Amino acid sequence: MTLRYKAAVLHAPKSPLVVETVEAKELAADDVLVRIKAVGLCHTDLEVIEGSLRNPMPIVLGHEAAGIVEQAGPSARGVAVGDHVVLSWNPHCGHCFYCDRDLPILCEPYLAQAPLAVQFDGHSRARLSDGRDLKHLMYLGALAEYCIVPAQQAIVMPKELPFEHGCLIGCGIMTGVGAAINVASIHYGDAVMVIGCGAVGLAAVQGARMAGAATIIAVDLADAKLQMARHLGATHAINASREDVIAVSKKLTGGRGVDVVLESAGSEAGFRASMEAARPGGEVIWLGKTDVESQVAFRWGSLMQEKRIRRSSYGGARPLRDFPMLARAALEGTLHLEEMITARIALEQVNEGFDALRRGAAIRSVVIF
Ligand code: CXF
Ligand code: ZN
Repeated sequence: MTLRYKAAVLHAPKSPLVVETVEAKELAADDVLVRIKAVGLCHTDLEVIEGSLRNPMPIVLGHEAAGIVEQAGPSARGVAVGDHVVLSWNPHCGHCFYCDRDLPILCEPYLAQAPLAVQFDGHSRARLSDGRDLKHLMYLGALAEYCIVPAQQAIVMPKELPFEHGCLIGCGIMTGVGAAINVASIHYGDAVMVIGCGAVGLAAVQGARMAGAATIIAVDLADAKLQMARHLGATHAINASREDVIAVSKKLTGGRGVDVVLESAGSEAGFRASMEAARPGGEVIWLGKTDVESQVAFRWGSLMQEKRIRRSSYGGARPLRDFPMLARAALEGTLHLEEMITARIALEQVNEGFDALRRGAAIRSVVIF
């Protein structure tokens, strides 16, 4: 019998999402059918709506999700019916050039197929009621009551963790905390600056705290976000619209600059400040992103003095290793997830949710099913 379910479908860029009934296709042998319980609205979804991140349409957005496994194909490994799972958006083949070098985020089939918005085997798993194929954003398309994914993308989470907290682990939390604990080398007692205090930046603040940073300087243009950053572990907060970020950070570090900068604003000013704020020999991790065609300018001198620059898209994620670790940190009270949620909304309110993200009025709106 065909499974019909509600999904938020984008038919064209710059148009509202349409919540409509769609149809599931057959599961492949290693697929699982996940009943989605919570999904966070992320800036990457918004980029597709705005048209700056081009994807084929019609497409189901949503890539930060948690739910319950309702069906498992005969060769789905590591996950069983009834398991609570957090979804990963980085399936990988495990045996290409980059997988062999421990860089699943650069997995060759993963990167090659991502722009096609299909599932990892190259096929769609859903269709519109008129029979047309649906595309899936980031190998998920989880803004829907159901989502079919290969088992490798469904990571079992403890049942005590609420779904609305678990879903955040799948993108923003993994990216920000992972940048601090997997990608950067933060030493106990270090000074860390986090530029941009949206979901990823607030996660990076928490990651810096978890890594043992003694000084955590949060930078943003909005006082409310800075206040939240302090609550989550920042020792200092700088409103860049009123204060000189570089002068303040030098003053706090004996004139040297910070050991590590985690940039998550994705603005030219943010990228530039990140380079200026790092001490000689310090490390700069760029998490934020801007339009791929845009030019970003720096003062050449800010790149000198043995600084190390890295780009990270998913916090060095190894979901099987990291999602349970993040879930445990949340259950122990080390990682604060409730604070990241600005609003809980119904699927029918998804367009209002994206409006709030666009206005900078929400850290995370979470759609609850
Ligand atoms: C993004 C990071 C850049 C590549 C696409 C996904 N992260 C999550 O939303
Ligand atoms: Zn995301």
